[in-house]
Amino acid sequence: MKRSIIHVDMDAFFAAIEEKDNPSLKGKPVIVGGTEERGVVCTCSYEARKFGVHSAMPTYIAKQKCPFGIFVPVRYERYKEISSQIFEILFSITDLVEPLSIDEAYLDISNIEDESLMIAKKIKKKVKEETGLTISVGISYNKFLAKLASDWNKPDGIKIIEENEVPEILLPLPIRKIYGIGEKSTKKLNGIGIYTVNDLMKIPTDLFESYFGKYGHEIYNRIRGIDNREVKISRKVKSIGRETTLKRDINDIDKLQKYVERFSKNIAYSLEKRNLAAKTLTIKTRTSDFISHTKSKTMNEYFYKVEDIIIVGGQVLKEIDLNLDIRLIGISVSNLKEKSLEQISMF
Ligand code: TTP
Ligand code: MG
Repeated sequence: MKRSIIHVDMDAFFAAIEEKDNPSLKGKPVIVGGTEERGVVCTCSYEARKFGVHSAMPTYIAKQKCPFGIFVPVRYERYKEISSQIFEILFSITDLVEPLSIDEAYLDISNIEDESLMIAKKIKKKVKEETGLTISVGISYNKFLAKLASDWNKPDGIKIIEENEVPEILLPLPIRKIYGIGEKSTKKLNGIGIYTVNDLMKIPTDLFESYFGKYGHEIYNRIRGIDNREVKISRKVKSIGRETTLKRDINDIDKLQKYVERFSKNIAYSLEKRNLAAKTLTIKTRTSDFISHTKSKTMNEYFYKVEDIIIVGGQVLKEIDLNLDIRLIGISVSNLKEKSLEQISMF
């Protein structure tokens, strides 16, 4: 199955938070980092980047390059606070989130029915609304390309890389842009006349190992747009679920069953990615009077297959009081445990 992966990365993260908390800094060359003589720059605003300032640059050099820069000390606790707010937004989209750093993550949205571009826009909008900050989002069918895409038109970027565009996008790129090719390898390769991905494409497989060591094979694939790394999820979850507010309030059980089916697919996919099985299924509804209700069913056996989730979901749905119209429906599974190899379907 072709995957759909999103990579998100906040823009000038620490500096953007400093501007948010002190609006008089907005649009100015803000440089966050060790302010003492021997300190280094953590990051800086895009305004400061115009002067050649960048992360990891010694502060005294940044002062030379940008004498009117506004140097502010690091407030790590505050950045972590905003970071958790952002991750909460990401986890509200899917539980298949792999955090990479304080401001960066991968999301596997392969099994969400909405169009990936729409999901990306939703993330951007929510982040803006809830934090006032901008995030750049890249979408593609693997991690490498999604990350490349999020960097494509930073700040406040959004970019999708489709499979048929890959050669035209990758071939002209300088090799340093390829994840895994560092400064050292770039220098070495430039020395033998290799500057772009197009130049690198001409090198035979076996030479990649000698240039890049154990990552040789991965880089060989990467420049061809191939990257099979999975989105790694580590957070322990207690339940997995999806919910939606309906476009119009309804009480038609067949229509509601369609939502059960759609969400069951998402849930089965998430369970599979986490190698989990569930024992309990809960349907949450909110009726037109804005009151929330839940109905649960716990089975004797663990279940994880989409057809099983649909069956249990259908059983729970039948028990729901449909006298009032429903405005929101959600399904979740809980009582989770790691799936054993011999696990078989209960049906
Ligand atoms: P980045 O995402 O690399 O940078 P950024 O968010 O500031 O800017 P961009 O728009 O290019 O994404 O890193 C996220 C935060 O991590 C950054 O705001 C500060 C911190 N950081 C350091 O402290 N030291 C470093 O060398 C780097 C690269 C980042
Ligand atoms: Mg960033």
